Parts: sequence; structure tokens; C-alpha cells
Amino acid sequence: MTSRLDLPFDPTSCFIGGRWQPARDTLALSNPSTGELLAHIARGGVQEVDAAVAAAQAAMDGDWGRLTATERGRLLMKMSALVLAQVEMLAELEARDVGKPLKQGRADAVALARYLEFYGGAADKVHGETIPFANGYTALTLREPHGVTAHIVPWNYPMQIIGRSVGAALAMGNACVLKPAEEACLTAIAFTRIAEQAGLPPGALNLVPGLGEEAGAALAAHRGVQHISFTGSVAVGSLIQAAAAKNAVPVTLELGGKSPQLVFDDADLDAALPFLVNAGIQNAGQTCSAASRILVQRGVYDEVARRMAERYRALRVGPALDDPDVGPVISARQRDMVNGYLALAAERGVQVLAQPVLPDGPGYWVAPTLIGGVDGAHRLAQEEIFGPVQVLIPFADEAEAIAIANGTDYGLVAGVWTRDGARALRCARRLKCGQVFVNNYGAGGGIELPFGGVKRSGHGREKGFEALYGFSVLKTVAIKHD
Ligand code: TXE
Repeated sequence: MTSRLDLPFDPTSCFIGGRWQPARDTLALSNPSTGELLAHIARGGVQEVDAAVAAAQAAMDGDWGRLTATERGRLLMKMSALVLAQVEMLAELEARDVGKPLKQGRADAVALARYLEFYGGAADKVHGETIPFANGYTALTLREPHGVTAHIVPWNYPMQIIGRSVGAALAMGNACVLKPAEEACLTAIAFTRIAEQAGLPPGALNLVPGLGEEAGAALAAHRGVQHISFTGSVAVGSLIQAAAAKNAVPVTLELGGKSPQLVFDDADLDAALPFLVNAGIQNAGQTCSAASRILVQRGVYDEVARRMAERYRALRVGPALDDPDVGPVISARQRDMVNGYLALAAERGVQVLAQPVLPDGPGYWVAPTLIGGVDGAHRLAQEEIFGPVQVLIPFADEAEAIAIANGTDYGLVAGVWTRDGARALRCARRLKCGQVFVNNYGAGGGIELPFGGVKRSGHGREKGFEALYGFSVLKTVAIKHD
């Protein structure tokens, strides 16, 4: 084995039909905190994807397809308990693989366990209805699985995204083919091991690591796949939707954003401050729902700018295993992309309000940066940077705040800070996005809360009960008996 890590599994295999099968080729993973080689993982391709889809279909037609909803739920609960028992191991893997600070990795692992618990408990509580219909008939609906579902996930929150997507799909009785990101996939492998240990029937969950343009593209285009769940970039999301269209299968796209938090003059700033900053720097800003725009009413703008800058200056940036506030970004490519945006901050008029000190050494470091002096139309306020960078934008009144907030191509999440209940409701109604948080941001992960975007942030909903509808199809049955 070529891994330089003491891993509790062999990362160079795919998991297909309940068996670990070495891939014909491997890919290198690097540790973002050091830039060093971390491990080699399987480089699956067309052949592995074909085998995984066939194994998933066989599971649908076999043991997995015959389980009751309650039995599926129990398996998910068992997986949840196994995850909880291994939180430290999972957090450490994520620290090495993603560069995620340990406390954030622990939170992701606990969230994964909670997704499995939530969907395990929900598995036998989703049901159809009877419908009043013509005399002599009984009409009803059944909620059935799609069949084989594809899950193409990114590197930023592997555990949480697997939990919300694979967890919900398994609860509804689908058989999954999981394609983790080539940049980080150790916790996806660990999760698959946990599913195996929990006794998930062969083929119910298959894992094919590999490159996006190889394993990912092959999976998205596969005729045997009946639903695709994708989280990642807008560019690849469009490709996935085009591939799904060719086979006329449904797709859920979660594509990131440029999410705002709106801070009104009457806001409780003591309560808001930690959320304003944390939602920008968590996971080094590599979060689809990162609050990368902070819109502040003019009466409190200076105070918010000063207090956020203080917090920025106090941020500890460092190697993930030291459990800093901000770790490295995922790759040299991501670092260069974010630094390309930071170069725009050298323009006239743009103010760098705060940047903490970066560690020496070879990791993929990006300075967390708080920026002022831009308007809502500036590239820094329009494009997803996907790094620890936030822009502060002043506004005069509610109408202007809503116009700026809605004035990007994205629409994923928004936060509103105000003591005025009517204003909070008006904003919640007028903001064009999939989730609005009032006097909080993120609601602690909000596993129970449906999540997804509008506009270029994507479509379809994951998380909460809603995901169970997305991962199932409704069949109508009309029986004539008189
Ligand atoms: O994403 P990709 P990348 C955004 C963020 C980031 C940018 C690029 O702005 O800077 O995207 O990140 C697989 N067919 N987000 O390059 O390429 C790939 O292997 C099928 C937002 O990492 O979209 C991985 O598993 N699959 C975001 C997954 O798609 C393909 C999270 C995501 O990779 C493929 C990540 C193809 N042709 C990035 N090409 C969020 N919404 O949270 C790639 N993939």
C-alpha cells in the first residue's frame, strides 16, 4: 500500500457490490497544511462506474430492495452510532485531508451521525395518501425509491454532504454510487467502511473515487442512474444537468453562492458579531453558504467594521492539527484563485480592513481578509471567492439592502439582524434565496431544515424531511372495484 498514513482502511480500492476492489490506477492526495503527499487513492473510471451501477441495480433487485423501511432505518441508526464512536478518527482524517481545523471536523462528524439518525428515524414515516376519487374506485399514492442514485460530492464538507445526500437516499430505499472529490476523499472511504461494518447489504452503497472528468462524468452520463445529486461548481453543475437531460433523469444541484448577512441599525451587535465573522472564515471560507457579503446599515457601519476587524486580527491561522481558527485552503490551485481575487483589493478605493498573520511554511495559506470600500457591483462582491474573504457593503435603508442582497447571480442563504419583527418578516419574504436566518446564521447546521438554492445556486432541496421527497418518486394507483 502506498499510503503514508496509518489508515484503518486501504484507500486505493473502490467499494463495489460489497467488495473492496483495487482500482487499476491511483491518484495522489496532498496534506493542505504541509503540501506533502498524504496518501494514494483509487482512480476509478468508466469500468468501475459500470460495475458500481450494475451492483447498485442488483442490490435494488435483491436483498437491499426487499428490506422494509424500518429495517433500512435501523441500519442507518447503526451507522450513526458507529460514526459517533469514531468522531476523533474522522476529524483527524479531515484535518489531514481537507486542512479542516479539528473542532470543525468533529462538528462535521457529529453532523454526519445526526443525518444518519434523522434519516434512519424518518425512513418508515414517509408514506403516500388515499385520494377521494370516482365512485367504485380506491385511489392512492405510493412513495418509491428512484432506484440507482448517483452522489457526486466536493471536498469542502465531505461528511456533511454525504450524510445529507446518501443518508436520505438510503432511507428511501435507493442504492447509491458515491463519487467523492479527488482532492479529499478519506472520510468518504471511512464512511463506506462504516456502512460495511453496520451490515448494509452488498451494492446498497458503492464507492468510486476518481477524477471528475473520468469517474464523475461517466457516472453522470450512465444510463443505469435514475437520479443525480451534485454539490460543486456552477460550471460542472451545468455539465451534470446536461448529462442528466440526455437520460431524462432528475438532478439536485447545490452550487454555492455569495450569501449576504444584513445588519440593521437596531441589531444586537454583540450577538451578531461572532456569526458575522465565523460565517466567513469557517473552513477557510470554503463553504457554499459562507456569508461572503456583510451588508451594514450606515448608522452602525463604522462600529461593525471596527469590531469585525478586531476579530480578524485575533484569528489564529495554522496547521489543521493544531486546531486553529482558520486552516489552509484545499490546494495550491484554490490558494492561487483566492489570491487572484485578493489582488483586486489593491485597486484604488478598496480598503483592506484587516488581515491576520500567516504561518511560515509550505501549506496552502491564504490570509483571511476583511474588505471595505466596494459597492455591490464590484467583482469582490459578485463572484464566489471560496476563501476566507468577506466584503463589507454599507446601505441606507431596507429597500437598498434588499436590492444589494438580491443583486447577484446566486441565491443560497441570507441572514438578517434586526430587533424589528415586521422588518425581519418583510426581509425574509423579499430575499431571493433558499434559506433565511433571522438573528442567527446557519442555525447550528440545521440538519432538519430544507436546504438548497435559487438562481445559479442550484435547485432541488436536500436536508430535512424535504430531501426524502426528492429521493423518492410518487406512484399513483387507481383501483376499480365496483
Ligand atoms: O469543484 P467541481 P472544484 C465552487 C467553488 C470552488 C469552485 C471549484 O467556488 O472554488 O467550485 O471547485 C466532480 N463530471 N464549489 O473544482 O469541479 C469533482 O470530481 C462529473 C462550490 O473542486 O465542481 C468533485 O467530486 N463530475 C461547492 C465535484 O464534481 C465532475 C463545493 C465538485 O468539483 C466533473 C465545491 C465532470 N465533468 C466547489 N468535473 C459548494 N457548492 O459547496 C468535476 N466533477
